Amino acid sequence: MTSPDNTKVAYKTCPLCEATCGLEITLDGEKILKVRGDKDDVFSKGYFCPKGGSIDLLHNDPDRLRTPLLRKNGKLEPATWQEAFEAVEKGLLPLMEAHGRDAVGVYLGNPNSHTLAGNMFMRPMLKALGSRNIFTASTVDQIVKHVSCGLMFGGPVTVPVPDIERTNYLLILGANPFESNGSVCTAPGFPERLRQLKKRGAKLVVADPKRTRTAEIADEHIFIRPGGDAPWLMAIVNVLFAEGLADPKHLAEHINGLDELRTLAEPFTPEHVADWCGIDAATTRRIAAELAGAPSSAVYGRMGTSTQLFGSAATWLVDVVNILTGHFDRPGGNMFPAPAHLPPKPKAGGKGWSMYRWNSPLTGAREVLGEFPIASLAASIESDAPGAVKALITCAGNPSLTCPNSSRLDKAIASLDFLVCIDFYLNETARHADVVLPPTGPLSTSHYDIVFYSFAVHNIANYSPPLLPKPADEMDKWEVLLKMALILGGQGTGADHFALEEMLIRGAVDQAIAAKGSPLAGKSADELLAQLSGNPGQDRLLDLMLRTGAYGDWFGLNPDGLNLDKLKAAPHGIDLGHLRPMVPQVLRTPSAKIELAPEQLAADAGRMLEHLDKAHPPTVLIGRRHLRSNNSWMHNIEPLIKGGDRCTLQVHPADAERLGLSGGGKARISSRVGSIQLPVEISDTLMPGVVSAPHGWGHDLDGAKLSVAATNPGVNTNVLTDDELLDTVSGNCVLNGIPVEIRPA
Ligand SMILES: Nc1nc2c(c(=O)[nH]1)N[C@H]1C(S)=C(S)[C@@H](COP(=O)(O)OP(=O)(O)OC[C@H]3O[C@@H](n4cnc5c(=O)[nH]c(N)nc54)[C@H](O)[C@@H]3O)O[C@H]1N2
Ligand SMILES: Nc1nc2c(c(=O)[nH]1)N[C@H]1C(S)=C(S)[C@@H](COP(=O)(O)OP(=O)(O)OC[C@H]3O[C@@H](n4cnc5c(=O)[nH]c(N)nc54)[C@H](O)[C@@H]3O)O[C@H]1N2
Ligand code: SF4
Ligand SMILES: [Mo]
Repeated sequence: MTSPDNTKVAYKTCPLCEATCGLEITLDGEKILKVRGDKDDVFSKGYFCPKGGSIDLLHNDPDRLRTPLLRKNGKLEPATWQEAFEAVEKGLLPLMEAHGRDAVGVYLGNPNSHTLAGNMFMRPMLKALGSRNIFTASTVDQIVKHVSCGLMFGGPVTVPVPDIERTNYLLILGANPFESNGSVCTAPGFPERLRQLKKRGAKLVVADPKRTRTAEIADEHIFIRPGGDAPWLMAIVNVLFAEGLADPKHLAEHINGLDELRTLAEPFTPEHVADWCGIDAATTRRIAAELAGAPSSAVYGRMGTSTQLFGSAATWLVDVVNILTGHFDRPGGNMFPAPAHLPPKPKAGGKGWSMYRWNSPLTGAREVLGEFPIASLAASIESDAPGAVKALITCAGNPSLTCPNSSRLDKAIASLDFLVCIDFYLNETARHADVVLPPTGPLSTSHYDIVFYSFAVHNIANYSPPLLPKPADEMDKWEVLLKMALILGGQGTGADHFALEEMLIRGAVDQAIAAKGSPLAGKSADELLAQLSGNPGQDRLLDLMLRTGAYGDWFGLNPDGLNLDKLKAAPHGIDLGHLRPMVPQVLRTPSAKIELAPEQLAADAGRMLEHLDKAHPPTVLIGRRHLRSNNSWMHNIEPLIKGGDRCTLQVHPADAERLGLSGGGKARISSRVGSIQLPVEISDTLMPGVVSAPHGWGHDLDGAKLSVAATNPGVNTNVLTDDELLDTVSGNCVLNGIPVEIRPA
């Protein structure tokens, strides 16, 4: 839309966090005049946050890399794409030849899931590489959810989310959407949605070791000891059975394992877990009765329940409780989204999902979801054994700051024979790189939230075209990934990535035609290819997914259905309706039922029971997010770091007294693996015995190029997190509940 004064308004879904807010961006030519929330966005309705509001500053940040960097005489210097790709080939292929493909490891960071390219074109690169040393940010985050959903529902991304738009009762464990705007539960304007939930008379309960801003507005805040969620939820299960409240109602015929679960929960009486969890038995009994008795209820857990000693069990038990109360898969309970890019699910049953398919010969770590725990990367690099990681490719990640025992990991990364970083910042990890490959900026690429619409509390589709033209000498991320695929596959730096894209999309079309029961059976691939909308790369593939998805137009067979052109004509998005009941057809377990007590998870109940007999450490560290941070990577945007030091250690007044700390002073915090100093902030929002500090800081390392972040660097708290503390089922790291010793510095 261009106005008389030559300004233009364009719309873009914000790609920075999981909330998928619509942004309204006013431009004069290529100059951005204003960024604000799009009031007409069908999902976010005008909501946005300071990070989204700074997307122009991110795009225009002079530190954001526009050309590849290549290490010459020990220094990273600008290079052409051809030079950079030749260096990648020369650096990696001889290592792969001499030591095998596992010698090249990969670390994939969080923003990959926020890009079309990261979702669509990573696989060809990984396939061409053929290494088993794959690591991702999932094991400092949500892999527990994939494990529990894989085992219970048969698919690792068959993930139910709380229907917060309609629920009568919401119990939040270990999530703080007032800062994070929600995770594995896409709900733009999450804080406003919680206010609305209360306004319509629903009850909000938050269990968190900190009285967060989310807890502050809740009807009830329950302090829970870090790591206490799994035993506490098991006690709720115990009460539901003991009081005859465990009644899955409409799901009864779609469930296996009810009796096993009853037996498992028997020892976990509210009295038995009370001390360890820090929650008295009467509260546990009352919450159990409220969850079962409400007309609808939903339990939602996130980072706090995931990145702890019993992360998988806690995540599993969240859904167990949701199912036992009889509210699951019904409006107001936890429900499965039906995203537009996935094919319809006509019938229950399938192969199920398996993990532990192979082990690392280097560390003994077990495969889950095709990867090993990031906590084992340092050891995999340090190892002398055959198959040790000698080179690494990172894409959209910063493990030197974001992963546990980061001093050790950073040292290991520095010792690599070769490091390639696909990233548009020279971050604390990339400072060790031999080659940095920067994809084009966030406003020069198209966007559609494949991952986050799969976790959305409302079925939504929204596409954003590139807002600004991609400069001729820049490469889109999909191009970089396919170029890498060609190089790793031995085709050379001259091989044409457009030809590879053509081959991949043709393969996808062939597959859509050949799929069992496909309405496209008998169609010509050439004809379908010719009908696809958009430029080569991610857009045509998206069009194919939409057309053959749950709401698709099936190339005209369902003329009212969805395709990319229709989304292009709807810049504020398309509302596909409330979440709908999806059981049983969504289930992919061999039994075609929900497995309430999968063996691998049930087995962890014993470990939990033993743990209840142990004394809790006197002081444990938990994490803390802030609305204006985004893990490690947006501290270079000035308005986002203004306003004083946020990288502080928050301590309860009673602990401050016990430890001899005073507000404004400094504390030395030590864990098994490291030691740092942080300014102390006294805060009665914490449970006594629990201290809190944010992650993602520590921008004072030599060689990074983050000039604004360096002015207010903060301290890297992952120096303290322990790479030997894991949720043993999934290999997820413990980032909450780290035993620490603290004294005045
Ligand atoms: N102690 C502690 N540690 C934590 C956490 C915690 O709660 N406590 N949280 C954990 C969680 S949940 C996560 S997800 C991880 C995140 O950890 P990581 O994924 O390792 O790190 P990020 O800070 O997200 O770094 C993102 C990098 O991606 C780059 N980037 C952004 N967009 C793009 C893009 O489109 N393409 C490419 N190629 N690069 C891009 C940025 O420039 C930045 O350098 O941190 C984890 N670490
Ligand atoms: N502004 C901002 N937004 C973000 C991010 C960011 O860095 N900044 N990161 C994004 C990413 S990658 C993610 S994964 C999401 C995370 O989204 P959330 O999970 O909502 O975010 P956190 O702030 O980590 O919330 C974890 C909560 O768990 C509590 N907690 C700690 N230990 C325990 C425990 O043992 N039990 C219980 N019940 N609670 C516990 C903490 O006090 C905290 O309030 O946020 C996303 N959004
Ligand atoms: S809440 Fe997330 S999606 Fe919304 S504007 Fe902020 S960063 Fe972007
Ligand atoms: Mo995350």
